[in-house]
This record gives sequence, structure tokens and C-alpha cells, in this order.
Amino acid sequence: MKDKDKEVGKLIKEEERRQKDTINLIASENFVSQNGREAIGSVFCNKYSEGYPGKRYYAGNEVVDTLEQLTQNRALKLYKLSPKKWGVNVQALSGAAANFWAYFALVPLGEKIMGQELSHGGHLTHGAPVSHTSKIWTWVHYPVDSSTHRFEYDAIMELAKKEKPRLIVAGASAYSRIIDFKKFRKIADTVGAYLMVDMAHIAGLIAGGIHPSPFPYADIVTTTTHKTLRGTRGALILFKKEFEKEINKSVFPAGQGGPHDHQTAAIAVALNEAMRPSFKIYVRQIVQNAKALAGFLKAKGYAIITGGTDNHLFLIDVTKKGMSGNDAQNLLEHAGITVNKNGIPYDTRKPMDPSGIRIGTPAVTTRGMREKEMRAISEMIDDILMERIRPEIMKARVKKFVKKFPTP
Ligand code: DSN
Repeated sequence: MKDKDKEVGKLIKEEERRQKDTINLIASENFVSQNGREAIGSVFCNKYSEGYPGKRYYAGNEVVDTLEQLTQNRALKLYKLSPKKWGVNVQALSGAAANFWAYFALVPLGEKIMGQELSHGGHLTHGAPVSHTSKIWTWVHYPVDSSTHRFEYDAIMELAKKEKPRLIVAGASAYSRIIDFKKFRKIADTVGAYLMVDMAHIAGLIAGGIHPSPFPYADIVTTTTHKTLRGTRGALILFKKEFEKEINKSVFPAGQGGPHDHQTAAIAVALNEAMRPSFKIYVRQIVQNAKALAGFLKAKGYAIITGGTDNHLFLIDVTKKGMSGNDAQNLLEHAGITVNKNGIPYDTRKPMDPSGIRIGTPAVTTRGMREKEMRAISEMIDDILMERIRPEIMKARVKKFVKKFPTP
């Protein structure tokens, strides 16, 4: 290209280098395939297509219509959903937006929604005080148990009976155990609430059959496409057919303008990749790696919340090792390992410097790492946090270690 933007080009190279040379343990990140990246950089980014297939406000959408329908079909096929019973909207720009549009479609303003407490592993859009969601609807939050840090379904049932929410949200950003969607359905049925599952974190695990599916139980399921599902950034709203009209109206024209067709193209690519047999093997390895890494760190005396994991992530209470989550995040970052600080259930510290860090294995598993490498990573984490080996020495060690594991 003659007229290259050198400044941006340099930053892209720098970011590429950073991603290649570091160990990414951020539970919500992954590496997108070259096909996915090509799709999101394609000419679909030039198009306006407000509306839905066959009903657009602009001309020239015959190819976009086919693309959007293909993406919808792939989403339903991936999650084994009959098009007679389920529909999907692929236009929500990301997960937070998807959740807003779903609530707007199903819950009148001011009415009550029940979701997981943010500081116990929920999400901002599940009614956290700093989120607009908390201003638009009334929220009640269910905690995790104070000693096991797992869901206590009987207690959630009691809370639901007392509060009678219109909608219950199940799904988390930092919960390391299997979520029992059947029990959530029973709770929702008991109080006459809709059940919405936000499966963003575990969408890939569900697609690959390693986490139980919410679809037999939920009325509506939202997800991002870029976490364990390994696509580019975007979202899906899957709904029982009876909610089709309300959901689609809520996304467009009520919530958004034109969809990002280049994003839709890349989502279609990711959905197709997730249908391959190799994806099943990939997600199984994510969980095996998370279990292994949690186990190795536990053996070194790290306090793993709930004692382990059933999925792709786990939390560590690093205050037990004499530091805050922020300290741990910074020490690791300076040494080439990327994690995020995270609150732990019943945290007594502030969100900007909480007691924990969150560790996830989707990205390192995409690079081809397995249990043996998890042992090595646990040793590096300990050398950084406890042995306080100098960051530049550790950075070089990390760089050498990741060389054998290419990024897509
Ligand atoms: N920011 C995402 C995460 O890291 O879990 C959730 O939206």
C-alpha cells in the first residue's frame, strides 16, 4: 500500500509484538484466527444496512442479507437450536449492549430484575450501581455462599420468592463453577420470571459441550463472541421465537443504528470454526489447563476461590500472600504475564485495588499450551510474586518460553 499510515502501522506492530511476547491469562481474551481478522477488515465495513434481511432502509444490501442470514443460521446450528423454536439477533454491537436490548425488550422500566452480585462474580450490566442498568430497572442481587463461594440455590430461591423479579439473569464474569441452569429455571418458574442467561464467558465451552447448555431452560441467551468462543468482538441475542418481534425492535430501531456488517462477517467465521471437531478438543483443553494451573498454584500455597475450577477461569485471593490484586497484576505485567485484578466474594478492599486476581486459560490454550506449560507458568508466577526475581529477567524468560507457541 503506497499511502500507509506509518504511525498506526507502528502501533499495530507494537501490539502484535506485545501479544506474541507475553503470556495472556486474561480470562475474557483470546486470539482470533486470520480468517476472522480478514472478515472484520473486509469491504463489509463500507456498508449501511439499517433494518433486517429483506427489510432494509438502504439499497445495495443483497449480499449483506445473505451474510446476516448465514450468520443467524450458523448460530442456531452451533447451539443445536430449531429455527422453529429459536431465533437470533446478530446485530448487538457487544455484550453490554446485548444485555440492555434484552432487558428493554422484556422488562418495563423500573420493574425488578434479579442478577448476580458484581462483587461476587456478576457483570456490570447485571445491575451494578455504576451501570445505567441500575438506574433504569430496580435490581436485587443474589450472592454466593459466604463459606463455599458457590451458588446456594435454595437461598437464591428464597430471595426470588421474597422479591418477585420479572426477570432473572444467570451468568457470570468471574465464577469458576458449573452453573446449574435447570435450578435457575425452577426458581424463575416458581416466581413467574423470565430466565435470561448471559453466557458470554462460557459460550465456547457450551458450544464445545464442556459446560451444560442453558438452551433447554432459558427464554433468552445473550453472549459476546470474543471470549471462549474465539471470534472477533461482537454479540448474539438468542431468543425463544415468541420474543422475536420485541428483541429485534429493541436492537433496531430502538437501540442502535446500522449494524456493523464487517463484525457480522467475522462472527459468521467464528461460528463456523466453533462447529469443527477441533474446537471441541480446544475447549476441553482450556478447562484441563485451568484445572491444572489452579492445582499447581494451590500446591504452592495460593488461595484459590472455591478451591479450584470447572471452567476456563479461577480467582486467587492474593492478600493471603501479602499483596493486593493491584500489586499482583502490576508485578506480573512488568514481568510479561497479563492478568486482571479482580474482587473476590465478600471482598473488604476497593474495586480499584481488590484482594484478588482472575486467571483464565483460553488464550494460552489457543497458542497450543497444555498441562506441562501450566506447570511452567505456575512456577513463573511464583518466581515473580514470591521470589521477586527481577522483572527484566522474568520478561526474558517469558519471551523465550512463548516463542514455541505461535499466535494465529
Ligand atoms: N470485560 C469482560 C470480562 O473481562 O469479563 C466482561 O465484559
